[in-house]
Amino acid sequence: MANPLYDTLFGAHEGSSRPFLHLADGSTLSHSDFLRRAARMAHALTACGLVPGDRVAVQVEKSPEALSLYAAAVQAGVIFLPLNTAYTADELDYFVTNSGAKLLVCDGTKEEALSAMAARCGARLETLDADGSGTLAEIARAMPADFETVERTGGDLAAFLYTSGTTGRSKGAMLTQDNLLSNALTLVEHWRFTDGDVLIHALPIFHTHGLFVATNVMLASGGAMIFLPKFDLDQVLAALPRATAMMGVPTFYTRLLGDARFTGELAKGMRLFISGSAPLLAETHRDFEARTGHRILERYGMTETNMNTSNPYDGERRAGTVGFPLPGVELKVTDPETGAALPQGEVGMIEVRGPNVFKGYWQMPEKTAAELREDGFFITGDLGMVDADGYVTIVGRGKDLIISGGYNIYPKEIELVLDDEPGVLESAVIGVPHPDFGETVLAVLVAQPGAEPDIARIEADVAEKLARFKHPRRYVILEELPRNTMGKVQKNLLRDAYRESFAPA
Ligand code: MLC
Ligand code: AMP
Repeated sequence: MANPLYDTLFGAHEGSSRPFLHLADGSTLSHSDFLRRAARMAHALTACGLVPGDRVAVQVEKSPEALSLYAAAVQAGVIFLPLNTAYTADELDYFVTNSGAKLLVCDGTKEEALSAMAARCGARLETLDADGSGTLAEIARAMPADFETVERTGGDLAAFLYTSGTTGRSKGAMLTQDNLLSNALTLVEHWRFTDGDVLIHALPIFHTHGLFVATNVMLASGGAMIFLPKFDLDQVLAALPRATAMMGVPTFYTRLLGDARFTGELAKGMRLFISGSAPLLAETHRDFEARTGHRILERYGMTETNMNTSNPYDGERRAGTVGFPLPGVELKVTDPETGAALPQGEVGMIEVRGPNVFKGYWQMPEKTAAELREDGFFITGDLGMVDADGYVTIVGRGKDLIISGGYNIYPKEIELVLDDEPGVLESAVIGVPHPDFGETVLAVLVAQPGAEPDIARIEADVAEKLARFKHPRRYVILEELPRNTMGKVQKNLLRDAYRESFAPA
């Protein structure tokens, strides 16, 4: 039966003995080995009571089994909802409740902490560990290695990815089969991926970059991945001579450049280095070329839209820009107040339209209407301009967002936690430059009259409620927050005041 995403990414490789995953332990899984595991997983999902259109929420460590769960969900017509492994039980509660997930799959070490919450949400709880063991794996192991693919159309939902918002509430971006497939096929062609490619995959697989860009592109091209559990400098250096391509966030590239073992000689078999998810400094681009002779190809995307623009494969990869709109993607720069298109060269709101653009936010029609226009243009929240040659440059953000090592952090979410702390009158959370993560989180607190906020206690509360990557790395206490005449906190003044907080000595 037809299931466009499954048929193209997975089914096309049925019976193929070509390598798909090269693992850190030296073993290799072929495409057909992988498909057999995925089919067993698809049976396991069905055995857990899931029917097409149900959601499976997944917070597990990166492993071939974790990836097979993604393939299984696509094959069984179940909506895949991957979650950052750093999220706390508090954060998970919201995602499971909001999505109405019928099944939550977690690491065995988290089972105890999550079981009451899962029961309250009416979700079944199963485990899947990094080594491929766990209760879900046990169910799968007893199942047949083929599964009758569930019929789907391109317009059916394939995944929910939660993305935080400026109001502090996360929104479930609904992605269809067509959204994912159209983008994967465009990227394969644009970046010239073939079944001869071997990609270094050191990204997490719970976000757009690692799952829908890196993994889907390799599935659509039939190539292989050196599938590393995370970005580990030694493992990446060791993988380079066996690889042809790498995708990463800017931190990957600055960490590589910070190690003298990373040389042009080591990268001589590579044909492509791609960067995205956060701005790549023009300086990193230039240093990388000086060291290796390779010009990093920078592209721009987001959860709601997958990839929007890319520097060219042939032609100039221009430092500091994100290249041109991808084939099939329309991009315009508009006046943030009126929405009117601005002339070329002017800075405004970036809006995009195309088959890559999501369906809307799950059960949030007002938020969807506020960001996705009726004519199909999505208001990205990024400020940018298009130069005379057509290159797009992102010059800032219209949304209050911090990007740390490629992870998005919405200050509002942290401010809501801080404002509730004893002794805190109000707070302002800002992003400041950081040599490793690009940006990091700094919290400015104003004490209640006569009170003195207890930072150790605040840190402990923050740790319970929010994922580690969102934690402020520095707290500052001020008499009052700078405000403009309208009473709005002037975060730009705070950012200027504390921009050197993490500057290298
Ligand atoms: C880990 N930590 C982070 C962090 N990652 N803190 C802030 N920001 C991050 N990104 C914490 C750890 O918990 C640890 O806490 C400490 O920082 C140092 O950890 P580390 O060992 O140095 O971190 P590491 O595991 O090496 O991770 C860093 C990283 C990783 C950059 C390799 O974060 C990463 O893989 N980022 C990629 C994110 C990504 O895939 N983004 C794509 C989103 S999709 P402690 O307790 O030890 O201090 C998207 C759309 C698009 O944006 O366009 O692609
Ligand atoms: P996410 O919430 O993970 O979807 O993050 C998407 C955001 O990351 C975009 O809206 C941009 O602000 C940012 N982003 C992604 N790629 C780039 C890039 N190449 N340069 C600058 N910002 C980027």
